[in-house]
Amino acid sequence: MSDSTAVAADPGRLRARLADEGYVFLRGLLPAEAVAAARRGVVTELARGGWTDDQGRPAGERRAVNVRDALTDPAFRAALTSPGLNLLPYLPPFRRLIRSLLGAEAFSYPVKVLRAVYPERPPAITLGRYVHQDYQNSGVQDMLTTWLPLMDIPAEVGGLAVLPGSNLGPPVRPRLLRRHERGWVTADYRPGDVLIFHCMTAHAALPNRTSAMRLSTDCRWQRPDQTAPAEMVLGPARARSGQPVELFSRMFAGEKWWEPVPAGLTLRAREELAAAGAPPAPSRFFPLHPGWQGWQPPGGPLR
Ligand SMILES: O=C(O)CCC(=O)C(=O)O
Repeated sequence: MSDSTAVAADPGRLRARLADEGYVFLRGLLPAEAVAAARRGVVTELARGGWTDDQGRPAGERRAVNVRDALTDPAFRAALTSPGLNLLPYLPPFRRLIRSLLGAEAFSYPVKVLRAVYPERPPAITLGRYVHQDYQNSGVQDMLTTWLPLMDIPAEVGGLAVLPGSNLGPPVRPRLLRRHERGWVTADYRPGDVLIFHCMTAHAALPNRTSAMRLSTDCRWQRPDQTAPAEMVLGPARARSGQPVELFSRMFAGEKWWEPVPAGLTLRAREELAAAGAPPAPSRFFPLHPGWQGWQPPGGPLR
């Protein structure tokens, strides 16, 4: 994966890399101590719930392979709502960098994803291992995903791989990423590194071939002049019940680092935003492949 740290202060070149390659990777953008604190908060809760020992190594019975199942577990939910983890997208160097790509008012969704990925034991394979593009989950053109390791994640622990330039191509069909597929890139990730990719960039996680638990987090960003997926701002439960209260605002509004989503943001169910028969809007970064005109959201568990 090519490191864009040398051009991090040059928004034009960063945007050009995002447009050409579909991703931007920055080593050590975040203070390692902030990421270590996030990891400690996560491991404390996971250890309390019997997922790991106090060093973050898998312990006892496997709790869940996929995030959706993990969310039914109170310890996992406590880890996901821990302040250290939630603070990460609000760190000034991170917000500045994303805003230099997307525009001054760009914001992160309060909904974040925590990945606690056990060593892979087929046939139980985490959904993150399937090649996909994040547009299918949001229906927001130019949404950016940011993927952050919470520990050292060398390739054998199963970090994220991206297919450079796939943002310029047609929609991909979800499938497991095969070993040694040509053209894909990954990195030996370290705490503080940030991988940013466009919602049309094909990506997939590698298998975790070690005895360690892979801990990482991902969050997503967009501009305020685009309609946002209600589930990503309010959380799925409030989006369903129509309560317009931003997720985590009651918990974190008193914190110095908290920033509410921009006032006046319009929200819509993500199924409507990424609806069948509705092709994506043009991208502000690159010309869209004509294959997107007939786009249909993939069915199944990846949706
Ligand atoms: O970390 C993973 O396992 C998958 C991440 C992913 O697919 C994403 O962030 O969109």
